Amino acid sequence: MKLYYRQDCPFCWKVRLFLQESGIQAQEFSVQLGQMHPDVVALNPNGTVPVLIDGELVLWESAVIIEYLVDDFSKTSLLDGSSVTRALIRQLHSYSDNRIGKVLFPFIKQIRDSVNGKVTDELYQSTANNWVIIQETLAAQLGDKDFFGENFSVAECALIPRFALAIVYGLPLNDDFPNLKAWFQRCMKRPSFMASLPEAFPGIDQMIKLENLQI
Ligand SMILES: N[C@@H](CCC(=O)N[C@@H](CS)C(=O)NCC(=O)O)C(=O)O
Repeated sequence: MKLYYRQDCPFCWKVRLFLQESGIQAQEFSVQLGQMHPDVVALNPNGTVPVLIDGELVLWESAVIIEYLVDDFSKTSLLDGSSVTRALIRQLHSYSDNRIGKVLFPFIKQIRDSVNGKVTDELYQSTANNWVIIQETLAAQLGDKDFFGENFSVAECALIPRFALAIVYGLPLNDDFPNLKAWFQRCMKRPSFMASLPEAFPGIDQMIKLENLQI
């Protein structure tokens, strides 16, 4: 299998976490931000990454890629459990890709595109407020469990990149949700976290090291 990806793209990062956690091998081809990679343009009518190639099959939506890998590699345990548990994992996957993505993306993009790495006060305030609401929602769903599913799941693969991006770009985790903080710390300790962590984030000067991820 081959995977076209961009290091800091949360959709790609999700797929790379899934591959790491499932022990599925794929040859990775890195694409840079703003680069219309000719292979990606030729393979994907949307022109986006990730793109997964498995033999003759070309897949270009990250959620579809994940579902394909779950179906095709029965050894993965990342979508295990009852139909209720699996539905809730899928719901969180969608919440992460859509709602959380929509809250964080304008904030990250403004930092990325600005000269001084800053956002307007108005955007900071609205994003920070929504980020707290997101954490409240997730903390309530997590409760006293270690992970959102029966164990580390597709929900974690989707959420970890969003959390890491939020923290790196200046939206820390709120002290009011200790169970969620503990969850993220638990996720960070897994080998898949270091293996998939981008080496750099556009708009942020320093190379991001694990110790920079203060939580
Ligand atoms: N719904 C798509 C979204 C993919 C997406 O938006 N990828 C962005 C990067 S995060 C992209 O490739 N943008 C075009 C570019 O970077 O040139 C998925 O889940 O795969």
